Amino acid sequence: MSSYSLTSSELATYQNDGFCVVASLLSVDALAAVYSLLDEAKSLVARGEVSKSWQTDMTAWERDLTCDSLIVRKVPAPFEHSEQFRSIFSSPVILDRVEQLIGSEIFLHSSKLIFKPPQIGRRKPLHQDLAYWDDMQAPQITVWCAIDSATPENGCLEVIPRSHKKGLIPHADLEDWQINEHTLEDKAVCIPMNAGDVMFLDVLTIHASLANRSNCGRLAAIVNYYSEPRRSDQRSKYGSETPLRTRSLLSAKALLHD
Ligand SMILES: O=C(O)CCC(=O)C(=O)O
Repeated sequence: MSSYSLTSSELATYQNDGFCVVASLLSVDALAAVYSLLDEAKSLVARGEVSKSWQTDMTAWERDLTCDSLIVRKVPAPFEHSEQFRSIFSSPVILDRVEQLIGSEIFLHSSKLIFKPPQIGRRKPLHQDLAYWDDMQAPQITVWCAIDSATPENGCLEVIPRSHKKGLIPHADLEDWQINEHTLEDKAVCIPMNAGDVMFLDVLTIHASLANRSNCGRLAAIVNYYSEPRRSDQRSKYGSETPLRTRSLLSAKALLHD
């Protein structure tokens, strides 16, 4: 077992409930490094100096109609754009745990920062992440990191425990690409997290995030990983062809100790 492994109780929670939260995984320095990417994005947008990749993703910023200024809600692909981000999210602290959950060959699928500005951060309705790229068959995982503390007031996640066992549920283009919430019987549970806590979330687990009604922003870093080379017939062209990890460091260490 690596010192970065999930405990047996965390593993059991993930398997049973479709998610688990590990407290204080990200250091203060890592939090500051991720925050600086949001600050950089805000300055770029304010100065009208946005890179090409940003211009192709119009969800990155938008005009706030209440005060006619530009607000950043999403920073796309930080893994591709920031060496520091890449180093945090390909470190053993994260990948040893990801390996336990999806297997030893690990590829980046996608990454983003989601910012909910004070008072105007919107609710993200209930959905399963796999519904956004449902032609991908390889085991996958979402790693959701609280960069600010996430509370019911500023937009923490809500999760329906054990919903990953239901398989993929139909999604529709309503307020968002989402499940019709009236069809769900089970209640979502709020999961407050402190800055630096990390949630490992099955891509079939139904979740949402609350609106930000507070005076504090809420920043999260979200990284998805998958565990096999992309198939040629896959529509979804997310992710990299080069693995972040090619063989099991955990099993190699285990063998050494046998
Ligand atoms: O961070 C959030 O607000 C939730 C985002 C989310 O669930 C998603 O992007 O799939």
